[in-house]
Amino acid sequence: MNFNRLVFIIALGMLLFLFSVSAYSYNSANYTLTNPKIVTGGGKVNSPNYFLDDVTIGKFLSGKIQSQNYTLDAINIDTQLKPNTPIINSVTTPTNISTQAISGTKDADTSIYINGYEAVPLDANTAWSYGVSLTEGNNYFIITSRNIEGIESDSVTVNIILDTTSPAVPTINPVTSPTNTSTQIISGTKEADTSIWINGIERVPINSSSLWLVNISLAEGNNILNITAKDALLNESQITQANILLDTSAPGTPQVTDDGIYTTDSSQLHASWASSDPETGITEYQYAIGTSPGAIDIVDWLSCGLSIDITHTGLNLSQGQSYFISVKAKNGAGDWSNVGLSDGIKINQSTPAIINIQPPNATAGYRDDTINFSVNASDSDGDSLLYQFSIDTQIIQPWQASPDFNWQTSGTNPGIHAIRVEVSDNNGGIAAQDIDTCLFRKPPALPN
Ligand SMILES: [Ca+2]
Ligand SMILES: [Ca+2]
Ligand SMILES: [Ca+2]
Ligand SMILES: [Ca+2]
Repeated sequence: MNFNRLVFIIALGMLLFLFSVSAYSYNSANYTLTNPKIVTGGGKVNSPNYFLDDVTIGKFLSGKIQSQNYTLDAINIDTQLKPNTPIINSVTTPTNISTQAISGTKDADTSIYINGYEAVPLDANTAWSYGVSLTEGNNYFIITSRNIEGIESDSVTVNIILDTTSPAVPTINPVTSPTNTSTQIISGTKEADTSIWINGIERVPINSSSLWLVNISLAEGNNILNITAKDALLNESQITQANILLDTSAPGTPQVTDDGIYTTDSSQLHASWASSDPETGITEYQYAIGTSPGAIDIVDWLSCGLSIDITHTGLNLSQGQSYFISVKAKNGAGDWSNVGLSDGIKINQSTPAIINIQPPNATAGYRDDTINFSVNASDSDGDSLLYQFSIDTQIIQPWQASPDFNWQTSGTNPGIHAIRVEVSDNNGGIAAQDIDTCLFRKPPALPN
């Protein structure tokens, strides 16, 4: 005996259902309800009482209850009273759309109840659909079907998650910019269960972490990064932006200028220079001083910040020695330029002085004679001296160690000629003086 089903039948009495006795078949020994069936027509069962051993089955005829008690040994209801559990088609979850049609299949001649409300009235169809409205977050739908007797199926529950909210804007940790490295790992924080997109490309798939990290490749110049987070529904956060400037070109080699050929001051050296980096500018200069191009034997590399000239004092430099100033520049990305060099400067503590020249200025002489010039000069720093002689800007005696020069005047036109005497200390110091000399034609010899 299926007592539960009996209890169920008792429950029928709570409802407005009509029974047809004729629908039941039974015999005296073992009554069997083969096809419980609703019949239409008036009447009402107020309190049908079905008991295991004492069953009253009501029959409505002409609006009156006609009933009879039966004593049953067993009741075997061979119809499945409870409808099949409805089958729900897959739902879209999570979603950012606030309405959705839930659909599925059901037994024919059943209705669909969703969360206790009749969503689909009883009909003969086996397919059903019902539109639901969603609220932000979880939306649980408990779905049953009921047959005409009001017998309810087992329930099936679906949850549709509505998510229309955008994630919080992600953060980015400070980037290194400018840089001379063409890749960089950037990182920051994000909402859990979001992905990270950079310039429209998903770089971190959705995950539960609140941290993100991406190794990016940089192009020369500015690299503007628009970074957003997206949730599972692709709701997108606002943008956080970073810019990384990649500069792989070093500054131009500094053009270094010292103070000429020589300096008389053996205690200091001065130089100036120019360099530039169009992309990231200059952030530092360093200089050094040595006794040969590129050498740093006098002053090792020293920073002078952004100064574009330097006077290095406190030196004890050697007479006659050349010194070279080296300069290099660093740009904003940390790249150093090639080393620029000055062309060298000598220490020359004094320059030659011409004391006198014989013959003196305004000398006269005859053409075809030889005029002997003799120079008396000195240089207080002890440099040995060289002498050069020119006539009317034409060199006729190149540099020589002798202060004497014998001018053979033959072939030179009569008239006034400028004799230039130059004295060099071979360290850049030069003294010069012009001796105007008038050549006359030599008169014919007097007859004896
Ligand atoms: Ca969201
Ligand atoms: Ca550059
Ligand atoms: Ca120089
Ligand atoms: Ca000198």
